Amino acid sequence: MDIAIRQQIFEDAKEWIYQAGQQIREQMNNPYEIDTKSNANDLVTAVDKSTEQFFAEKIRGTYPGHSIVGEEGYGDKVESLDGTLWIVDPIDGTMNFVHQKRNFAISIGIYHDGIGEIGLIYNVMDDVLYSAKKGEGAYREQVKLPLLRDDVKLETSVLGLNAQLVCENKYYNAKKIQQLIRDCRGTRSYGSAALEFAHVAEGILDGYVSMRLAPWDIAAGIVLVEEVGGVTVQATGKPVNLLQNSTILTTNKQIKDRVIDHYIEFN
Ligand code: 2AM
Ligand code: CA
Ligand code: CA
Ligand code: CA
Repeated sequence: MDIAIRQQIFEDAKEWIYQAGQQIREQMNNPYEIDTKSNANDLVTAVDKSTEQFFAEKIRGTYPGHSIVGEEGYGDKVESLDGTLWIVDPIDGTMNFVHQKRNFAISIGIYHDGIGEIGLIYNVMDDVLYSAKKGEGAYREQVKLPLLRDDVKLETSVLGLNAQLVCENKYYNAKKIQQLIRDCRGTRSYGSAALEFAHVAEGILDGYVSMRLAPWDIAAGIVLVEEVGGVTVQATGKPVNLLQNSTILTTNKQIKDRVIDHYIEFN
């Protein structure tokens, strides 16, 4: 992607994220509708929807040739990664938004012909923006994030884990995940995949594992983690496919293989 065009897209995306963040902070003080999706705990609010609509309108108005993938259905029907694609999660961590009024993020990954060019994750209540451009490093606000340490061991790692992983399930062996919890130093569960990726990029988590995440949960985070020298893969070890949901691991190169080989066993 042309560097000048990418810079313009980056500046526009940032401006829209700050505007959307301001609107979310205003809207959350008034009553808003809350619905459920796939199950009773899978929440969506009117604020998720209006925020995604806001981005869809801005993107279509400014970049009519680009495509949009969004969680709440205001995007396009995208079946290939060709061209320029905005992968948008208007609120990542909706349960946190509803119950905690904090710990949620706007996540936008911008890909060109399948390559992650821009990643933006905005912690709305803390007013902290994580950003990355391919080849130019990752930032927390204006501060460039250092490369991940290359001497990290599992025994001293703090891992982000979706607690659902620990429950017996038909997809993989929960016992092995329980062993992972015993073998690492500690685990955390923040409830926003995008923020957990950002925490891996800033080095306050050494890895994050979560099941069946959607493209909008991970698209921005992948770019951030890659820019600090980390990797994101499917839990099978295969490369991520941004056209489908997958169980993913994002971490440093030292512990990736060990986690996949010893702790994740599919049924
Ligand atoms: P969301 O808030 O945008 O739905 C919660 O552990 C994390 O998993 C959040 O990042 C949440 O994104 C994501 N997630 C993915 N699929 C989910 C589902 N079916 N129900 C709830 N959270 C889901
Ligand atoms: Ca959701
Ligand atoms: Ca999400
Ligand atoms: Ca969401």
